[in-house]
Amino acid sequence: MKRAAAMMLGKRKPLFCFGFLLSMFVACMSPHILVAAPAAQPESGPTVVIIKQMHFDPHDITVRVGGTVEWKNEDIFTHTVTANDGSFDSGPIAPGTSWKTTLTRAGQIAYHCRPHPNMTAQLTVKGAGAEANTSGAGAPGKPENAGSLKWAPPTMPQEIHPILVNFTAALLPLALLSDLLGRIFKRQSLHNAAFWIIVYAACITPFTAAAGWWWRHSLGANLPAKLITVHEWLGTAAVFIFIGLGLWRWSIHKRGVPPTFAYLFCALLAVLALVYQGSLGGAMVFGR
Ligand SMILES: [Cu+2]
Repeated sequence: MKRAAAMMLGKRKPLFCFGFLLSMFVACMSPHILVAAPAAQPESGPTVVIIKQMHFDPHDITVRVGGTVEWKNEDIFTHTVTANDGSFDSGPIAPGTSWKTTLTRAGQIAYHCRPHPNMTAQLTVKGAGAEANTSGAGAPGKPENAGSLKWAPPTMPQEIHPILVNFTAALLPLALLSDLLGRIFKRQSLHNAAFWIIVYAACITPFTAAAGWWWRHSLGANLPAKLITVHEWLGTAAVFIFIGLGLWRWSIHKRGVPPTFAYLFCALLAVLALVYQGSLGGAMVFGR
């Protein structure tokens, strides 16, 4: 192990670091690359926004200063209407109820739903005069991130947790695949790679779970009770399962032998648990 570690750190460090940084970059960028560009804004729009099937409809609205916008929740989930710049926050809007606010400042305000950060939309508040002030007034110094390709470092748990989830979701199946290929092609290098991959997964998962608990405690009150209970405890158990799996894999790696079928079977179970865990998380964020 010592020799192998020294070799990895000595000879292969640059390659490993590069690969790790590259995957980190891709993981950080992916949620932002996936968001669509905003649709063209209408000159004027209705002041009623319907929340249905995890969407704000219409997505973009324009109102005058002093205008009132009402959000009607026609969905089966509780949602919020929360300005990205913090200028308003509805609090939970239960299904079948609505919430309204009067806009007193000109500017462009992007907003989202707190329990479902993928639900984003925006409103443009035009000045009382002919010219509309569409820059700055909404959020001085803060870019309008929702629905744009602009990037800002993640600071909130609902941004950090999904990013970290990507690592575990990629690393754990990859470790299993590398071990399986190692057995098929009888290549020790593939087994070595599998060992390092599962070490990374075991190191990152505690942070993933911590960010999940942070999210749950800061804004998880509206999440479906059944799903979140299973998700949070399965996620916490996953930390110990992956660390245990990592230690098991390490003892195999030390002996320089291919992993046993018992280990591969347990790794497969861990991957299946991860798939189930991901589907629970997805159901809560995107709906069913
Ligand atoms: Cu929502």
